[in-house]
Amino acid sequence: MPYDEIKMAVIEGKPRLAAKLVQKALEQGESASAVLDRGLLSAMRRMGMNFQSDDQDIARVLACARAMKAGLEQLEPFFEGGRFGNRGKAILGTAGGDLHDVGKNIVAIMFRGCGFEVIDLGVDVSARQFVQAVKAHPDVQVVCISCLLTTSLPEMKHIVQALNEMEIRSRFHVMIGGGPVTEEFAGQIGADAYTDNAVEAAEIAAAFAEKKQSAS
Ligand code: B12
Repeated sequence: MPYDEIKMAVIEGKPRLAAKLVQKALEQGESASAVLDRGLLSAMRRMGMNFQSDDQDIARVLACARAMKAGLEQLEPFFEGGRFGNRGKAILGTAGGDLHDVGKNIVAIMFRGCGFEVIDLGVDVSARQFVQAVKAHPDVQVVCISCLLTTSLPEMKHIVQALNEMEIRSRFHVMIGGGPVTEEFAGQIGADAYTDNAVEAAEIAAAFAEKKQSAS
């Protein structure tokens, strides 16, 4: 099965092989979303189950994340929209103190696929950097914050608070996500939405953008 081969290439941390196998699967007519879910994401789920967070494991998981990234790059053109037109801008970043970016990168791909122009601030992004990015792009539709570490949840709260204090806050939506984030937490800190997957995140953002467009 092409999915099993892709999964193994990612688990073994082989970026070139992962990219080649993803390309081959697409050429053979496999769908991009099946390759993402049954190949790449399935490998990350397996890695997550076995992660012990010792030094050896970190090196292994890092190699796996690189292979995942190489595979994702092959998939990106297949999720690119065009068919949805321009839905405006989305600002995206991982909360301060947190260096995890695999989930964030998938969110970016899905948003682009839904017609958003994505301004990706990267990882370890502070409240100040998010606020500055919104000031630089006052026409932004959605601000997305990703967080995988419980220790960075206070930073996520701080970012949302800083965004909520902005004068133009009513003009954009704030969405949060990542492993330790819950719907309840989103409500508590004043974010507008939470989901546990990138596809649904892009759908919710698209609905926000459409609602805003029909109101104006
Ligand atoms: C890969 C990985 C790493 C890699 C990261 C590489 C990279 N470039 O990202 C490396 C090896 C560097 C790493 C380091 C560490 N890690 Co780590 N890591 C993982 C691992 C195995 C997988 C994470 C991942 O990529 N998942 C796959 C993606 C696709 O899933 P996702 O991010 O959740 O994203 C999906 C959704 O959540 C959602 N989503 C994500 N973001 C957003 C945003 C919005 C707005 C929305 C709506 C949705 C959304 O959409 C995505 C796709 O559907 C997890 C285990 C796990 N079960 O998650 C541990 C894990 C997250 N790491 C952990 C830890 C402890 C660490 C370290 C502290 C280890 C150490 N001792 O140094 C360091 C921290 C470094 C730092 N400062 O950030 C813990 C966190 C525990 C906690 N609750 O805080 C975990 C849970 C492992 C564990 N069980 O202990 N890690």
